[in-house]
Amino acid sequence: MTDIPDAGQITFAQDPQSQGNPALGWFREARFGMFVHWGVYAIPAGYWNGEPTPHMGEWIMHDLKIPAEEYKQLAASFDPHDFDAAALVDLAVRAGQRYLVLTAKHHDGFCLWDTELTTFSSAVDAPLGRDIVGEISQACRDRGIKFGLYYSQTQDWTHPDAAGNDWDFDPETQDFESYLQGYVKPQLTELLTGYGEIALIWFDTPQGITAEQSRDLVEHVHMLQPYCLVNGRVGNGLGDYGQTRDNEMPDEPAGDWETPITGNGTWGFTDNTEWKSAREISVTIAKAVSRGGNVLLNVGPDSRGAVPSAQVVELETIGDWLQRCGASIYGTHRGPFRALEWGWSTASSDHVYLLVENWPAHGELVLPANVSVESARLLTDAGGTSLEVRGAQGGAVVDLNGVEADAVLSVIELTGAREVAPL
Ligand code: JFZ
Repeated sequence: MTDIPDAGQITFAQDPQSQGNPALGWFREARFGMFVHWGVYAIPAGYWNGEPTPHMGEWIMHDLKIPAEEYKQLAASFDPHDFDAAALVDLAVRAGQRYLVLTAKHHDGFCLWDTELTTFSSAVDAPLGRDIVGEISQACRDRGIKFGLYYSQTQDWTHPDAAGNDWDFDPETQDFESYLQGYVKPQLTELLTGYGEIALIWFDTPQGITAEQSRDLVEHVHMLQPYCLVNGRVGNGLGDYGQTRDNEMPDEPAGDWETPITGNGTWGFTDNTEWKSAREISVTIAKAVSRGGNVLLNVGPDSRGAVPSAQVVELETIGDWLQRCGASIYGTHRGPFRALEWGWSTASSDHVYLLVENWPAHGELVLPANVSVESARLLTDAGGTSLEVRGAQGGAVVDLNGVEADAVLSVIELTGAREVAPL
C-alpha cells in the first residue's frame, strides 16, 4: 500500500558534530513540514510543444534539453497574480505542518525573489513583479511556522559556469568555483540577510562539489545566521541533519534526519493525479518518527499558484488526524518497541505511543513479551476512551474489542510502560 521503500539509508549524512546543535530543537519538535516546489516549470507542467517529459515536472528543461535562452522566455508568462502566500501557509498550518521549505532557486535557475544577480526571477523578468520569498516568509512569521529555503547549489541549467547543462555549455571550460564564489554565495547572502530568520537551507544534488566547497557553504550560512540549519545535501557529510534519498525510509538510522516525499509522482506541478492518501502519508510519518526522523511532504502549486484541490483534501485529512493524534508525533522520538507486526511506536518523556497500521481482527493488541503497562487510552476520539490492559506483568494485551479503528491511523497512548525483563 505504500510505495516508500523500507530498509533505505541515510544517503546524505549528518555531521556527527552537529548533533548537539541547539537549532535542532525545533526540528525534533516539528516532525512534519511542507516542501514547496514552484517555478516557471509549472507553466509547461510536463509538456513541451505537446511532447511529454519522461521524468518529473521540474526537470523538463534538462530532460528535453531545452536551450537556456528559449527556456528563460517562460518567465514572461509567469503571472500568478492571484497567488496568496497567506493561503498557502494557512494550508500548511491546517495540515499540521510545522515548517515550510520553498524552492528559492531550483536547478533551472529561476529565482523566486528580487535578486541582484539575475533578472530571471519572479520579481524582474516575470510580469508578476513580486518577491515570493518575501511574501511566504512574512506569512510563515505571521502564523508562527518555521521558514526554510531550498537552493540548488551545484546545478543551475541557465548559468554558464554551474553544473547540469551540457547542451548549452561546455563542461570543459566551465569555472564552477567562480560560480560558487560570485553567484551562489552572494545569492545566499541576499536570502540570509533580507528575510529575517531562516530556519534552514536545503541544498540539493551535491554531485561533484568538493569537501572544501561544501564546508565553505556551511560556514557561509552559519556566519550569516548561526542558528540556520544546513541539510545533508550540502554534500561531503557536512549537514546539520541527515537525509535519505527522495521517498525513502531508512531502517535504523542514527542521529537527526528527514525524508522528502512527493505528494504524487513529481515535485513540480504536472497533470499527475496519483495522490498519496492521507493514510499512506500518516503511516510514513509514523514510521519516520518511530525512527527519529522528519517528513517533508511536497506540494507543487500550478502556474496560478494553486495547490490541486485533490491534494488539499488529503492535507486537510492529515491535519485532522494530527489534531487527534499529534501528541504521538510532535516532540516525540524513537519508540521503545521495534519490529511490531501491527505498527510503530514513538515516545515522549511521559508516554509511549502505538501507531496501529494493522488493526487486529481479533480485538487484541499484543505488546512485546517483556513489557508492562499501567494504563492505555485511545487518542482517536475526543474523550480519549480508556482501554483495558490485561496481563500487565509480561506480555500485556490491550483490549480493543468494540473499539473502532481511526479512519486514518489509530493511536494508543500508554502510561507507565516499562520493560519488566530483558528479552
Ligand atoms: C532532487 C531534485 O533533483 C528534484 O528535482 C527534487 O527537488 C528533489 C527534492 O531533489 O532529486 C533527487 C535528489 C537526490 C536523489 C534523488 C532525487 N537521490 O539521492 O536518490
